[in-house]
Amino acid sequence: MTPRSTLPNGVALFTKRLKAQALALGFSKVGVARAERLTTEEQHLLNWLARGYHATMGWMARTAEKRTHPEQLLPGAKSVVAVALNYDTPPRHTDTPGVAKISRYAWGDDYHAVLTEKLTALLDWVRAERPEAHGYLAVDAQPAMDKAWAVRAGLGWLGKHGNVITREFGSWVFLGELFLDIELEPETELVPDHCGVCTACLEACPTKAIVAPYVVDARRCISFATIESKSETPEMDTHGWVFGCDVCQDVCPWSRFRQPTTEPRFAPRAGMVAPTFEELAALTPEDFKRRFAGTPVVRAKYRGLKRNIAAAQGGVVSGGAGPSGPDASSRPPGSREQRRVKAVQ
Ligand code: B12
Ligand code: SF4
Ligand code: SF4
Repeated sequence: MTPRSTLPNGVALFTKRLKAQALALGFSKVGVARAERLTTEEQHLLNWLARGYHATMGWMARTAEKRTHPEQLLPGAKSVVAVALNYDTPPRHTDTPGVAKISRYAWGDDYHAVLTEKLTALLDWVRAERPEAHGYLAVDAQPAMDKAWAVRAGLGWLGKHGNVITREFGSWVFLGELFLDIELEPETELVPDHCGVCTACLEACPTKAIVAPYVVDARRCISFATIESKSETPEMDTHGWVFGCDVCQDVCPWSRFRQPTTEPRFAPRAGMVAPTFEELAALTPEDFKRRFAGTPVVRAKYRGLKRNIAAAQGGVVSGGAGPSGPDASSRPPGSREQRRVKAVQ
């Protein structure tokens, strides 16, 4: 690591101006890390993959090397500008019977678009100031470890529930990065782990998906089952969630520090916070497009959402949450679960 004193003249000032620009663009937090290989994180990632915790997300395994080697994303990468954008809004989830739960991260516009737009504007600013600079943007979908960079750039710490927590906004922040091939001044102070002896998230997770502190087994996670999984039937009882899950974050004591977002595009769209199962079940493919276009919910597709609605309504139980839950084909023909699944195909 280059000590601060050996950084070329003007680097500290430029870093300060760049951070001010990021905040002016609306990011809630910004920090800088040196673009080094993520060695410790790589070991954790490889262990996670070896245990099969990525479920059917084969793309996580295929891109593992890129995720931990910044120079494979941007040749000559020297610095990583990590950003966080608060997405919390005042409504709270309800357990009212007949009401479906959609994760709050999906209530407004798709964050990929919002963060990418802001990061592009930040890169444009950098290029206007330093025309020799090149950049690479990452927001979730690119093969970068968003949480690791956020921690290394001093934005927060990795909570035992597997999300990065900030002191100012709790964990209700989206993360992204701008990789640059120019020198910036990295943070020297990281945020220490403030989880302490707390284990609220591990205890509250309805499917026991947090298999050890900081480690989430996607095969047990409702978020995976309702968003990423392509299986015809949900792998588990999804406890009323039809898209994503917020339980581990809602119970976190650091969520007390949540603040309403200043990003208007994250304001909940109509019918997102507490839709009834009845209205969701009645949606046609056209209704689905109209209602969810531009939100993260489109990732589940019409078919996936219908599958999730049927599961959450009926409380499909696969003999216990977990990787080996049977799918519809292994349930007795004509069983309640199988009939329900057939009904939404
Ligand atoms: C794959 C993925 C998932 C998977 C796996 C979740 C997971 N925790 O990894 C599934 C589909 C389950 C998922 C769900 C969700 N996701 Co997601 N997901 C991702 C993705 C694409 C990759 C994450 C990854 O690399 N996982 C692999 C593991 C190995 O990486 P890791 O957790 O960083 O690994 C660390 C730990 O394992 C830890 N570790 C392991 N052992 C030990 C031991 C000790 C002692 C310690 C200290 C640490 C430690 O060290 C590792 C290195 O840092 C990122 C985007 C991205 N490109 O990074 C978004 C991302 C993590 N997801 C995000 C969100 C919002 C969610 C949900 C909240 C959505 C929802 N409401 O339903 C849930 C939360 C579920 C949860 N409790 O984690 C946000 C999180 C924002 C934040 N504040 O952290 C991200 C960053 C997207 C973004 N750009 O904003 N997600
Ligand atoms: S998102 Fe839900 S299912 Fe996944 S780890 Fe958190 S509480 Fe458990
Ligand atoms: S609930 Fe407790 S253990 Fe879990 S992330 Fe929050 S502070 Fe850490």
